[in-house]
Amino acid sequence: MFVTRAGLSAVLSPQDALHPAGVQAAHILQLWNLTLIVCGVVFAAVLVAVLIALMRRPDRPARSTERELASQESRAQKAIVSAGIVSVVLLLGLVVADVLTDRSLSRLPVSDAVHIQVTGEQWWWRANYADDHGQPAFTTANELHVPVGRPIIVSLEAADVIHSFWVPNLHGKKDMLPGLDSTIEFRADKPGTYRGQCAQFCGAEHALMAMLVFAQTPADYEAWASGQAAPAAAEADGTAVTHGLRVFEQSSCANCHSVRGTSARGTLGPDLTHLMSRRTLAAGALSNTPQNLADWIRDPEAVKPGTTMPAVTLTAPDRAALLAWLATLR
Ligand code: HEC
Ligand SMILES: [Cu+2]
Repeated sequence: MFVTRAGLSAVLSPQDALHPAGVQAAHILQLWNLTLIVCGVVFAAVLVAVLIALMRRPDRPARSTERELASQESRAQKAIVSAGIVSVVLLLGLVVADVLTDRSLSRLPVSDAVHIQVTGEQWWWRANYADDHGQPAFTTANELHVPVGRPIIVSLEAADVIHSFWVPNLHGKKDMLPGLDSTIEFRADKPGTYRGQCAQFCGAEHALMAMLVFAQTPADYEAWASGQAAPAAAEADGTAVTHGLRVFEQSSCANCHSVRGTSARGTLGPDLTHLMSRRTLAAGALSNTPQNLADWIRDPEAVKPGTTMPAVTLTAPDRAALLAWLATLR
């Protein structure tokens, strides 16, 4: 559960670093487990030492002989020195484990990788997929599909402020810095839907900047990708639908949104060519239902205060036609 504002429906998918679905996350989990065990044991040992010190009865006769005092002191010294040595050894061990983890994270084989360019925007994710020859194939938003077993190279960019790409079931965090392009590589090994979240405070709606990663069998992924690469389904039969397309192209929607196969070429907002293939709206803030879509378009500010998408004034018939046409964008 991550949404508490009234009227918003949560998108429930695992977002869980303790259940890795890929090699990278598995390496990170191993390091976490090791650190937890070492630190847990040290913590328990320190508590036991404190407890022993507290329970020692302070009833030693004040007049211990000099010899007794000297032997007590040398025992204490030995204990302190050996505890110090053990601490240094354990810390060095953790450093080595850390470096080894870092190495295995960067050693993911990346031949035959799927290339996706993800741009963090206030407050959604733009995703540009490349085809197998590295040429731009299609653009989508907020929901990534990836084939299981193939490495994914995600180029990260930030359009406005710092964001951070984080899908805990697959990998650790990677910051997206304006003006500094970086990449994150991961591989999903288990099919499933994994939730991601922007992990760097990026403004008012930072908490509503989620994404979903669908890890699919290669065949399902290919089917999805070729569907996305196709232009919008031209269903010009129903008059309401045709009218809806005209409303979209002639209102301000088209200044901000693209729908391939129409004259709408705006790039300020998400590409809507296959809007209906998405499970969520507005970066995971709403599940993609007809009612939520209508509510979002009527008053985006009510869902995401501060969003750059304005409420566009439309007549009731225009609005209904627009919604009917949007529903065809499969
Ligand atoms: C000034 C630019 C602008 C205008 C005009 C605009 N939008 Fe948007 N729209 C956006 C932005 C930016 C977002 C992303 C908001 C977010 O998720 O935080 C968005 C999100 C959406 C989404 C959700 C997409 C998704 O995959 O989550 C839909 C649907 C949408 N707009 C439809 C419309 C329609 C229909 C109109 C015209 C009535 C319209 N928009 C007008 C900028 C605009
Ligand atoms: Cu962000």
